[in-house]
Amino acid sequence: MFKNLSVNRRRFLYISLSGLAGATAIIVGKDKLIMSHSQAVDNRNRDFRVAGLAPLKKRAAAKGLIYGAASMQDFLLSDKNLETNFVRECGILVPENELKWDALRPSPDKFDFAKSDWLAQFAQRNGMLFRGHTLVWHQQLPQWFKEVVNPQNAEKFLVEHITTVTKRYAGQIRAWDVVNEAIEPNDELPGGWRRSPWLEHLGPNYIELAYQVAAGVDSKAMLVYNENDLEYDIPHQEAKRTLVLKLLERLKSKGTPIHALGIQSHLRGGETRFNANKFRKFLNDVASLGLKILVTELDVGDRNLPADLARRDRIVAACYEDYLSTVLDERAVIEVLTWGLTDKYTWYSQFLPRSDGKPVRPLLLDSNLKRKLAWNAIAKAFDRAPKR
Ligand code: 9MR
Repeated sequence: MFKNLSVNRRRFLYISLSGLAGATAIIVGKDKLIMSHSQAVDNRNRDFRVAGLAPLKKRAAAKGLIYGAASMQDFLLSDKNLETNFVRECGILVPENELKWDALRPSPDKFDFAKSDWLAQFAQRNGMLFRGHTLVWHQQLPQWFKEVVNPQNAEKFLVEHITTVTKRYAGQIRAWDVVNEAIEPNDELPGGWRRSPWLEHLGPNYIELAYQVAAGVDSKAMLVYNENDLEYDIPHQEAKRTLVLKLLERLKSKGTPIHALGIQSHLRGGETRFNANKFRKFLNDVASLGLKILVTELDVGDRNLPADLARRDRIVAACYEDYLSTVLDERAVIEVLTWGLTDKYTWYSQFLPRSDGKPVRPLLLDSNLKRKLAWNAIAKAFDRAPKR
């Protein structure tokens, strides 16, 4: 994302102070600070104009792509403006939290589908596809899980949960994130597995089991392995890409019913360590296994960007366009989902707020549901994408 950097970098000593949580880098001249890194990636002359006003789902469809977003039920239920924009822009809906264990499982022997059913019907009523997130994850497990689930009964719980939930939505779900975030090199376990209750109770075979059970119930749904922190050219993410590729190879060689990799794509505005060639190679390696690729949770964190709205929005938009234009070169990429649609409702407000207390702006519509430059950036990337 240094593509449009206008400064002559050889004249400067570039000091990266960036940590894993986001880039805070500075460029210094001989003896004084010249500009912050985010200023350097900011290009006032970049052209984000697009032809016409057609919504994203139409632009995506013109290229054989599907575009959609995540939302919580509460928001769609209470905010007419969100509903209108969601229906206009999105070809697919993914419940942000309503299909997770803590939402569906009030007690060990009960399922509560009230909210997820509402969302499934909302999608159907509005001619949208519906996506499932997620059947097996180490987070958002119910309170009772820890006390009740143990090595003796974990398989029964896993199989029963996947069977019941996939049965309920069979025929309505386009794709399931069957397993989410199973790899974490920082956990330093052999094989790169993430420490999770599932791993602890069942060993790494829980992954294969989950896909077998889901496929046995819903043979039509696309079964996805969904993972975070795969995008940047930093050692941790490089290690993760290698481990994910190994996992996918292993699953495919065993004949496991897995059909796609979901790359979450929670990007960091101003982060420069994106290596388009390396990332293209990774996408190509995944595609060579006969798998499709989905961008499942795209958004651009702005916590380290300047407060100025115009500049902040420009950097965020540049980040969307640069990333998507690389990713969409790969024809195995068939869907793009953003993790929300509007800055009014985003997990960043709670999980990664700005230190200056200003509202975050990681998405494509502003908090009044007006299109931002990020919307243009995505539209442009779709318009330029090769046809599938
Ligand atoms: O956006 C979700 C937020 O509302 C939840 O509180 C949070 C709980 O961990 O999960 C968020 O969604 C996550 C998704 O399920 C998996 N990938 C990372 C997402 C952002 O944290």
